Amino acid sequence: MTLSHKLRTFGTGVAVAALTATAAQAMELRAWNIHVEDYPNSIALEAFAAEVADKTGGEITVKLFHNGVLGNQPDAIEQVRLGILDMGQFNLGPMGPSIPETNVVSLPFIFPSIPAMYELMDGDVGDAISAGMEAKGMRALAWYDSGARSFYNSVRPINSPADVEGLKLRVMSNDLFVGMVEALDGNATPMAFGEVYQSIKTGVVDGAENNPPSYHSVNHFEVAKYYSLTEHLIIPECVCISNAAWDGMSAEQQDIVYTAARNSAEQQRELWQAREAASMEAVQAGGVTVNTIDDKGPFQDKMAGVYDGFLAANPDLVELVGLIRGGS
Ligand code: BDP
Repeated sequence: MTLSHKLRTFGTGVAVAALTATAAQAMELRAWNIHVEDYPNSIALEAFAAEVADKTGGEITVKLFHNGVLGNQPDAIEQVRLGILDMGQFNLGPMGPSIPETNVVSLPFIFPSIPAMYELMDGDVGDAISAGMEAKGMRALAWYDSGARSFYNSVRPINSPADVEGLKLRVMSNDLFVGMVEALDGNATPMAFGEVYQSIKTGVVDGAENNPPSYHSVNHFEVAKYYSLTEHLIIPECVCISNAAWDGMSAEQQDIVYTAARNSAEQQRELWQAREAASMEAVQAGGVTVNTIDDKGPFQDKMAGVYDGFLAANPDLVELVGLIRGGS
């Protein structure tokens, strides 16, 4: 009997009770993922799904939708918050507009290094961010690595902030990233990930910014041949679950799902390191000019206004920002 049939037959009260009873026996979690199937995150999610199915004896299964087929990331975040979708493997960047705590990791140059990011996210900082998510309808089970994001474009290599002047650059949907590009005198265009390739190709934008695996996996390197290692953003990602789905599980099931997510994060972080190196090699073999930036100081100096504006607008997050900057 379908749910709508039950609703029609028994009326809402009975139908909800019937649904809960069914859910306790078998629950399918629908999970959003933007990446291609051989991406480190996708492989780790598959391992997560397998472990959950195995350890719950099939009571809980995870149906993964890769390649962003369930829609763009800002929409998917809202759907998980509302419990329309059960899970998502999200970057924290596009979460800022609805979950303010996540914005602290979208501040340019906030983490001094990737190891520092791991340590902080696996500790108090990650807990504080997850608490912020919980208040808005979802929670983070584990944190995935997303490396450092750098600028790429089809016009010129970027060595100093002056090289960004006048470039039209796509950013993820979050005003912080618009402010970041504008602080470098570039023109920022927030846009869905899936539209970036065509937009660079047709000249709607000159370029974008991302980590090497994403620059490579969706072929942006083919249309933007200058990759400049500004490494201005280190934004972790989450394996997130809606409060609705989480609250529908027994404590034992929650434990299994949580542990499987943490295990998948360990795998993801290892796969990530290898993939980053492989992507750097592949894009260079594909004709990309990569340049390193020895002194990032001039870029960091330009971000003072982004920080000032953010801290003034979010006094309750000053402490969390301090925790990251003072950490490690
Ligand atoms: C990738 C993230 C993905 C974002 C994408 C983007 O893993 O979640 O959607 O960047 O730039 O690195 O939109």
